Amino acid sequence: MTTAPATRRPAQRSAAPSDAGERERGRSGATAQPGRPNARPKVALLFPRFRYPSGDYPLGIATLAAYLRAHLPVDVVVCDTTFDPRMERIVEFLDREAPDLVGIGMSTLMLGEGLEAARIAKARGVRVFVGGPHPTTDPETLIHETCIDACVLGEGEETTRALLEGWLAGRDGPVEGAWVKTADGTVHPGTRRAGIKDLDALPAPAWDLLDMEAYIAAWGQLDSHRPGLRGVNVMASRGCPFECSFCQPVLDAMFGKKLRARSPENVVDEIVTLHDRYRIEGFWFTDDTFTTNRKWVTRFCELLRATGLDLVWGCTTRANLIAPELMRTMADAGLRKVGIGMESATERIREGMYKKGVSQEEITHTVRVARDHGVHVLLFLMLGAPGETRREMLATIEMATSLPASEASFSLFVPIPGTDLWRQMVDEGWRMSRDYTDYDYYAKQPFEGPISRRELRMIQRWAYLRFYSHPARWGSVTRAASTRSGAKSLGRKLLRIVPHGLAPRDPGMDARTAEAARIVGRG
Ligand code: B12
Ligand code: SF4
Repeated sequence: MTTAPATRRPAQRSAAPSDAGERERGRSGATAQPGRPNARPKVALLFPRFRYPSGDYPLGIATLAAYLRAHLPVDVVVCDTTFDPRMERIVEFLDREAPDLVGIGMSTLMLGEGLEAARIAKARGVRVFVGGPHPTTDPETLIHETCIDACVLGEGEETTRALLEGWLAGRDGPVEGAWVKTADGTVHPGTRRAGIKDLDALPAPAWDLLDMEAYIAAWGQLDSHRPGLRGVNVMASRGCPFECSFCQPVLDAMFGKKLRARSPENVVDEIVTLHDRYRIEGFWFTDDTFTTNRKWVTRFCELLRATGLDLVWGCTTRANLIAPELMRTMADAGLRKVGIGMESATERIREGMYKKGVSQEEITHTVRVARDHGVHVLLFLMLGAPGETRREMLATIEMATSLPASEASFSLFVPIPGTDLWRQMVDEGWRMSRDYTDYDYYAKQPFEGPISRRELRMIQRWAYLRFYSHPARWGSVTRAASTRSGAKSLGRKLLRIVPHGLAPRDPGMDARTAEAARIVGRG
């Protein structure tokens, strides 16, 4: 029986098993047998992503899976619907694996599918626990669903371990960090557990339980540098000290305000492992603000260069957290793209409403500095804040187009439940949709203002057209479209903005959507 690598510490990195047979079977090799007389308890984790497949693998589920199998006497299996978004897949998986406990990860956008998966699992008589951003922000509602026995708040590892340890030992009661419903229907509200102090002590994500080759093939984070590059996502820190009103305090509830980072050694070790195991040529940090701690970044760059692997990489950060010298250090260590939240070109929206805390001058300056160091810039922008005028949106589009950035992501502003801006809108009396598939940055807003949804969508398409048809982008667009994988990745991104009727439809989606609206909309 193989066990998970105990920690991410360099000395304890274990040899890679072959992914092929291991995936969806767990590493113990235990197979489902009728009754499974001598088998260890089996925990199934589901990642019900039915929309917007991407090369970004579910890092949360993968880390949780690795942690649970390292700390509990259980086998862990994972069902990820990213590349096969059929509810039947979950049914087949549960039939085949017959798990004893089922955990489901849910963002707000995945809620409908997550709840349906929970019902399917519950019908098999197993205990069901949920976690991720949505259960963290709305456990009060979800815990009253008959198909859910516990909602894990925020960082999942330690709380889930405590929850399952109790359940496996036959205990049924409150657990720190979770809302729990006991067998007699009593609900025990949870309070947040303190964050894990030493993130290096976490095991490496359970890549073997996911189809990493599919993720690598779909990965497009560095397409503007070189399409088709083999890459994966990495996360070096948790928590964000900033106060953007469209994001906080949700992120605080997830991981806290204090930035907790893994050591640079530990992160570089993971990257080397990924290189040895998956032949990666690049990676992307999904950290919210990668450059918050300058000393950390400098040390990381030194260590990365010392590997001699010549990997290219990217990260997201705030425009005021990346001084020219740091940009140089990072570029010398292989930085080829940086994602920067510009959000809006107008002060009234960016500062007055979003509380971003970054000036347009800082954004413009940083984009130019990046360009001068050969680093592509991806700008994150939002359109359609409550009360935002057409003129303000057009100013954002024009400003973004005028900057020497290679990519732009024009999201629709979505008030994420639990955030300051969402609360403000509720207090101001905005009518908010109870259909959670409307909380979709790519395509839909859950409210309608003076500018109709249809018109807003037209403005969003105009933004993309305007930005990408500008000669400054011709080079990166041609490069991205010049290879099969680059064209595929471009196609996936385009699908997010094409008119609804042209996108492939999932006939089951409407039913799942209606169900999520029914359940969650009661509140
Ligand atoms: C990278 C990222 C993405 C990537 C990849 C997502 C992925 N494959 O996991 C992409 C670009 C695809 C993405 C898309 C979206 N994202 Co996003 N994303 C992030 C980001 C920056 C990091 C996620 C991450 O990897 N975290 C690290 C891991 C370790 O944490 P984690 O996944 O949360 O998992 C931990 C816990 O949540 C918990 N947990 C997770 N799953 C489970 C399951 C169980 C059973 C249990 C018990 C616990 C548990 O334990 C884990 C370990 O501690 C977060 C912000 C953040 N800092 O977390 C936003 C964030 C998660 N995204 C967000 C949003 C809104 C979206 C979109 C809906 C945007 C949109 N299009 O409208 C889409 C959703 C797409 C979809 N189909 O679901 C919100 C979620 C808010 C919400 N209430 O749902 C966040 C919090 C950002 C924000 N503040 O607005 N995202
Ligand atoms: S948007 Fe980014 S910088 Fe702002 S609070 Fe959220 S994670 Fe932090």
